[in-house]
Parts: sequence; C-alpha cells; structure tokens
Amino acid sequence: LNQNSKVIWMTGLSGSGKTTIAIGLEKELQKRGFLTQILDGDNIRTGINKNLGFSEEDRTENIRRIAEVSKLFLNCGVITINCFVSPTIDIRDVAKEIVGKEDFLEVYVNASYKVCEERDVKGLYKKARNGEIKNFTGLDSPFEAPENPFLEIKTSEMTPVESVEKVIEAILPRLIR
Ligand code: GGZ
Repeated sequence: LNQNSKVIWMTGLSGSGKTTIAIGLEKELQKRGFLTQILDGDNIRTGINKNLGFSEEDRTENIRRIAEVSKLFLNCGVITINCFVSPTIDIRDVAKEIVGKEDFLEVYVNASYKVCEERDVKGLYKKARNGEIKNFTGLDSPFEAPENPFLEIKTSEMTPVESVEKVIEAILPRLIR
C-alpha cells in the first residue's frame, strides 16, 4: 500500500468549516493516490449512530463509535477525514485513545461563535437562539478548544482553498514514509 494511513480528526463549532475543508482535502489526497473516506454527521448520524442525540452521554458514544470505525479504516490503509464537533477535551481523548495517538492528527477548525452564527449556513444558530434546539454547542453546551492540536486553521482569516493548502502541507509529510 502506498500510504502510512492516518485519522485526520477535525474539531470545531458547527459551521466552522470542517466539512468544506474535508471535501477540498479529500480531492487533494485522492489526486496523490491516497484512499480516503470522509466521516461526518451526514453519513454517521443518519446511519450507524441514528439512535444518538446531543446530550453529553450521546456525544461521547457518537465519538467512541466513530473512533472505532476510523480504526478499522486505518487498519486497511484508508485515511479518514473526520468532521465532528467533538466538543470537549475528554471526548477527543476517548477518540485519540481508541485510534492510537501516533495516528491521530487533530485539526482545530477555529471560527468564533459569533462568526459561525453570522454564517449560519443551516439556520441552526437562529433555532438555538430561539430555543428550538437545546444543548447547542457554544450556547448551552460546552466547547473546549484543543490545547495542543496538530494544526489550527482560523477559517475567518483565510479562504477555503488556503485552508486546504495549509492542511495538505502539514499532513503530507506524515503520510509518506
Ligand atoms: C451542535 C448540532 C446540534 C447541537 C444538531 N449542537 O453544522 P452541522 O449541524 O452539520 O454540524 C453540527 C452537527 C454536530 O454533530 P456532531 O456529531 O459533530 O456532534 S458531536 O461531535 O458533539 O457529537 C450541526 C448539527 O449536528 N447539530 N444539533 N445541539 N450541533
């Protein structure tokens, strides 16, 4: 196999840009011959994790299962690009422990609550503010920024293309033995 596989674990608020970066990153990695799989709410919370909500307990179980799935991909040489809020240090520690810290590349996709609320691509911030959604990350559910991420991307200070370039630059040396 042409790769030293990894789990690229993106953490950040809803609307911070995780999925946008993941799609660009996947394209760049595939161009270079790597096998990839994006994992995000759209293919995980609708399927394997459809019985889970957004309580602390459910989020932890969500992340635990995702980490186990990522480990299976890792073992067959597929790079997973994971896009999950994964809001607390404890929750990301669970994931890191399962995947193995050598193979776990934590990318903090950093945009402030204010910026994400202004973007409000899915209208969730408005709903959260109106009380239609409970346990919303950053409002009535915590988000703890990573203290020592592999990489931090401030999406309000660069374009999506620049963000992808920065991630590729940091990650490529870790993929090629
Ligand atoms: C946070 C929520 C919530 C609440 C629904 N809090 O922008 P999105 O829509 O696509 O990303 C968010 C996604 C978060 O799911 P995760 O599996 O990433 O969360 S965790 O890692 O904490 O388990 C958002 C949507 O689901 N969403 N309700 N209350 N985000």
